[in-house]
Amino acid sequence: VKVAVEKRGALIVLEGLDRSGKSSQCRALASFLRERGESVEEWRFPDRTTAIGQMISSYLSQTAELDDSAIHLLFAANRWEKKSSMESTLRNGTTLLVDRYSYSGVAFSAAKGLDFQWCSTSETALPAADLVLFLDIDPEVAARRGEYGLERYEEVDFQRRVATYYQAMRDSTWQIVDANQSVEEVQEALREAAVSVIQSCKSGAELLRLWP
Ligand code: Z5A
Ligand code: MG
Repeated sequence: VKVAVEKRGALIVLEGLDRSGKSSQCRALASFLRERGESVEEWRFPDRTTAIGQMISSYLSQTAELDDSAIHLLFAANRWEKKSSMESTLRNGTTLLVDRYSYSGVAFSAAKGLDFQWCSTSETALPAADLVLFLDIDPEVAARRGEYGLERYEEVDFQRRVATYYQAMRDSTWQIVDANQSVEEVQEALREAAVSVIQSCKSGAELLRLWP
């Protein structure tokens, strides 16, 4: 079978539990790569700017209640509506740094009790990440980074379940980074992997689909 290989930007995804530092690291990595002359766009999911994104946003801010399966499908639809734009940006040679992606979609919904396979199906055939930078944090450490209320222990338990589903999705594209370290140490650990995958996508790499 002949595989179509093309020169393109890399799809790099940052994943991890709540408060693992994804958004901060994404910003820092984007500036680092731009200083090296790379063409980079920072994306995030949920993308709250679309009509679907606004429904997700009301759900997250607790102004709207939604069935677990319905909100799962909205999160997935929010990625599907960006699929062609994602692909054309990559094909134009721009690297995408994406703050949360399908892996969050599956891990969070499965942790709520939905069937793992059912959750994966709605992500099937979306572009697969060339590199997943997984910010691995102890949920107890993450909890100390923010305000925790009465439901603290419940929340840490939920995060532990999310972590087990993330673990089930690991493959060779994942790089596990110890996110209990300082902001600077974590950033240092991300740079080499990002530079290297951008280089190999520039030389030509097939854009794969979830789930390989
Ligand atoms: N969700 C879903 O269910 N299904 C889906 O398909 C998707 C998402 C895409 C909203 O996500 C929720 O949606 C999320 C999953 C679900 N929720 N839950 N539960 P979001 O991405 O919008 O969530 P967020 O508000 O950005 O929070 P976050 O992503 O969890 O945080 P973070 O981006 O990982 O961390 P941060 O904002 O960079 O840092 C958090 C704080 O820690 C901040 O005060 C930093 O200064 C501090 N920090 C960061 N790094 C360090 C280090 N190394 N040391 C000390 N302190 C640090
Ligand atoms: Mg964030």
